[in-house]
Amino acid sequence: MPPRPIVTATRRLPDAVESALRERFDARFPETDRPMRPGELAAALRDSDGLLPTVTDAITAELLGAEQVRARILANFGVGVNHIDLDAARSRGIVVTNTPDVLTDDTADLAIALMLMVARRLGEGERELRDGRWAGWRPTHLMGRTLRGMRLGIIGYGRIGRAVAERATRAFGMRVRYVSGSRSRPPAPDESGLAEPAESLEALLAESDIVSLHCPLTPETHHLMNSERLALMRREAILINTARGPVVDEAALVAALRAGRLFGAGLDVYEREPAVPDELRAMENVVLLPHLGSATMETRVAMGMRAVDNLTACLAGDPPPDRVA
Ligand code: 8YV
Repeated sequence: MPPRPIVTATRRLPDAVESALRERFDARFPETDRPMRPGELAAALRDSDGLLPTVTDAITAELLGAEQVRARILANFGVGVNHIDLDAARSRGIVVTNTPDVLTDDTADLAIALMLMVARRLGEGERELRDGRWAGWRPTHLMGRTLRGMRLGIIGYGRIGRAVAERATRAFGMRVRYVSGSRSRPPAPDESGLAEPAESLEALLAESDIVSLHCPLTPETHHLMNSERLALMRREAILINTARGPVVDEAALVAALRAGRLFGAGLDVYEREPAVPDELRAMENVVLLPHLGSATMETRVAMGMRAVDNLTACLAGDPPPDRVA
């Protein structure tokens, strides 16, 4: 029997996924579950036929350009692949895959959860109660905002953006408009009739009560929400980011919030994870989650199995189902 392909996972994975990897490959896992250092990534690329990286691994052109790279596939655990230099992978003939579809519902749910948390001031309420500061019910206590009837602007109308539109319209009676995050790639027309395209990003920002980001991080969407665009948002609007931190200029967001221009913000992702600016932590009207978009047992297993399928196909010489480069 020929030796089984060597596959290295950069992080510890749900048990079912690790078992599936062990069944099919000579699977290797780190002893401690922390982000791999560049030297460890270089060794994994040198010693493995397939790598299973995550968002915490910067797979740079330098790493992929090293002389002794043996890996034939980077089967990313997650849909976003901004941490992988795709051009460098392409020029080296290394396949890159991701895990679409399986995390759409959970990520859309989390965006809606953040909208509710910010609009209804739920984080503030919970902190008050836990701190023993709740003095009892009163008519004017922690009054938030009603979601029904609000105008939701979605930036990035792919799978997750559409799933958010579905929830927002059907469950919450919101009015939804959308734009693509990329000016060069307009979104495919929406056949569902749930949402209408906005005339432009600027028009969407000016008319929305809530702006929710669902575009990938690319050079074009880096700091898409800069100070000029934040200034176009309605006074008392809410910004939600479950996409990637650097789509928002965090310093500009802090300034807009400090100036009292926004009702609040709900963030699951940050520019320099796991660092979160102290200014944001100090603001009561900001909800901060630690990158939990896809963090359910069901979805993390499904993501892992999707990566296993991509590895299996590619290492058997077949086209992998979720190739992105
Ligand atoms: C993942 C995500 O948890 O899929 C993505 O793009 O942001 C998250 O759902 C993370 O990327 C794991 O690598």
